[in-house]
Amino acid sequence: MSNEVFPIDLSKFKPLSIDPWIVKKLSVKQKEDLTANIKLCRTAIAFFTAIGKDSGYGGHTGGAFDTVPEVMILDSFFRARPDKFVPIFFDEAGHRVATQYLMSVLYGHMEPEALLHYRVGHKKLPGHPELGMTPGVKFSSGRLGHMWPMLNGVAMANKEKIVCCLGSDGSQQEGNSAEAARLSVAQNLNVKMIIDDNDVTIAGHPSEYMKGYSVKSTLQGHGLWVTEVNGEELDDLYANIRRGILCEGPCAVIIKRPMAPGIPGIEGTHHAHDALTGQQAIPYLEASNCNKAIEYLKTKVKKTSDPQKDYLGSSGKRDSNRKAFGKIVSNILLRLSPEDRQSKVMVIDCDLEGSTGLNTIHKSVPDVYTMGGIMERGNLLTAAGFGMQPGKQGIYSTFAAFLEMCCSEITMARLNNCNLLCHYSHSGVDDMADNTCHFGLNIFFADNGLLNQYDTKLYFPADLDQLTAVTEKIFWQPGLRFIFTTRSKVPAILDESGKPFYGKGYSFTPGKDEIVRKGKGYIVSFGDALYRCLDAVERLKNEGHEVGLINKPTLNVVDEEMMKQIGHSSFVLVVESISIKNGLGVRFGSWLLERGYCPKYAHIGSHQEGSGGLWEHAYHQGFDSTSVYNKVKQMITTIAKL
Ligand SMILES: Cc1ncc(C[n+]2csc(CCOP(=O)(O)OP(=O)(O)O)c2C)c(N)n1
Repeated sequence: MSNEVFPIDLSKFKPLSIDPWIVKKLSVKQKEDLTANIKLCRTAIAFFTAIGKDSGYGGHTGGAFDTVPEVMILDSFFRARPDKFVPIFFDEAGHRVATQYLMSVLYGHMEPEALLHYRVGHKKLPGHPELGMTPGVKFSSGRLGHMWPMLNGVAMANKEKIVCCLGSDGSQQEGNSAEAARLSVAQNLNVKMIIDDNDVTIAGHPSEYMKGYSVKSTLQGHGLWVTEVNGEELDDLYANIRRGILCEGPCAVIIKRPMAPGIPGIEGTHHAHDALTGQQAIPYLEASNCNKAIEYLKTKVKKTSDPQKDYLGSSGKRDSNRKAFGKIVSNILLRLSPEDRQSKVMVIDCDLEGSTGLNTIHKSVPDVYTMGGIMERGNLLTAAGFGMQPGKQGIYSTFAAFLEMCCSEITMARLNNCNLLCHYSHSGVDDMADNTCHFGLNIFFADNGLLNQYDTKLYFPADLDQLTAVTEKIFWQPGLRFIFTTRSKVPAILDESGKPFYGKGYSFTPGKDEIVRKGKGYIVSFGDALYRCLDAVERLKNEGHEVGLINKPTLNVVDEEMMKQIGHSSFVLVVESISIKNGLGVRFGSWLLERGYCPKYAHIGSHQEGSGGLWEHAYHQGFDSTSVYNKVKQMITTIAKL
């Protein structure tokens, strides 16, 4: 039994029932109770999301903190009139999951102490709501723009009820949201969007980077009934949400407020989108007299890290390839004159510039940079269109998870012979506390053309030196080029003498596989799986097993020479951090067989839904170095018995 205690007393929460069909205006008592509940919930969210930040698991405070007043009002409606509502706090911005976890506790599905483990691996509180994972969570969300269309269907399936959705000015930028708005109006669906229009997304303020964008006029343009209100004025907020609920058909209640209202030093800034640090949360907790919570943040929170500290065959120092991508591209662009650069290159971001490294390009060559907002599909085609003429390059970046949204756009870019360089960071699963909806599993979807079509290449470099060599080499090449990096930092791969394998003297050749270690049987790997495999190979070598390792930085091209070399070896094991259903492993075996080779063959990779956390994922999916070591031992033993 754990003796943990959640240091904020959530038993002070008063469940309220307010019937919007009866209560036109909050009574003094109702307002007092709602205000106390809002304060309590905001304090709890600031506290436990800050634990996430300080423990290294990260998270999101501001959005969840913001929406507490409307959640409390909706909660009182759901309790008063269960006959009238689908009683789920649907949220199109799933990163605000702290709300879901808190409500789950307040409804008695979990103990308050569970909240102390926000985003920790195997604790069932992942970075986005996942149906079936967390007690009390009733839907999955996390990819912006994916909820409203689904709720149109929920409304069609529940014609007698009202469906409410917490919305956001970020999610409303997605094209899907516009489609959903039109349908909900055309079909007069009972979907009520309660939208936190805080003028903050990850990369900044939409009013600055997306001139002309207005949630209100956009939705009015689709024919929606819209009302706008200051979210920190409780009486007005109540009156406007009530009007929205009572009106027939769809509506949007647009709630204006600064991000993280009332948090000193943070209010109104886009830094509050992410989780607050303990230090940032403490002044707010002090003002609420939460001394035990402050004490907890100061004394109990420990940084998490991979339990395996050393990996044989690679450097101790780790680099962030996703961030380095921006520096490498900046260096290439700074070598051009401004005129040349402006005529040849356009770089577009999807509100993730700090995460995908594009912020460096933004700072160093703003003349070719566009903040594209949260519009992955359109932005990809914009970059492609820029690169439609020979000699021009469109550069685009977002997370690998959202590559799945753009298969059709990639096809059209290919059919138009576009020169497009896409950087997809957060590929695979490593360090992905955001969990399953953010896994970059299906990166082979980018290679969705035919054999005689415009060139498409997928590159997944293993370390910083290789990323530099790859980017420099392919930057000006024609065709569709995809560079994948991980969220996690990766160490440098070393040769047998302990020198950087991809250091001085290395030159990258697209389509060429590389022998990192020679052996009698081979592991084929790439990206962050490579250094784990190298550790396994070195451990096996120390036990007298000659196991080779191939790095395959160009994922989708068969290297015929390498096939000959490894085709006659005793076994081939493909190890990858991407999907076992759609990755390299499902192809490599056929490539061998088609060429008449039949070594013993197996592949391991991501095969199950995430269980949260950071370093925990590689172990959970079974491509950590010990799992690779065990798999090779098992294959060697089987071969020995033949
Ligand atoms: C389809 C998709 N694209 C990008 C992201 C990454 N992302 C997560 S939150 C966010 C910004 C969201 O802004 P908003 O919804 O307004 O939330 P707030 O900053 O107010 O919390 C982005 C770009 C995502 N989750 N889904």
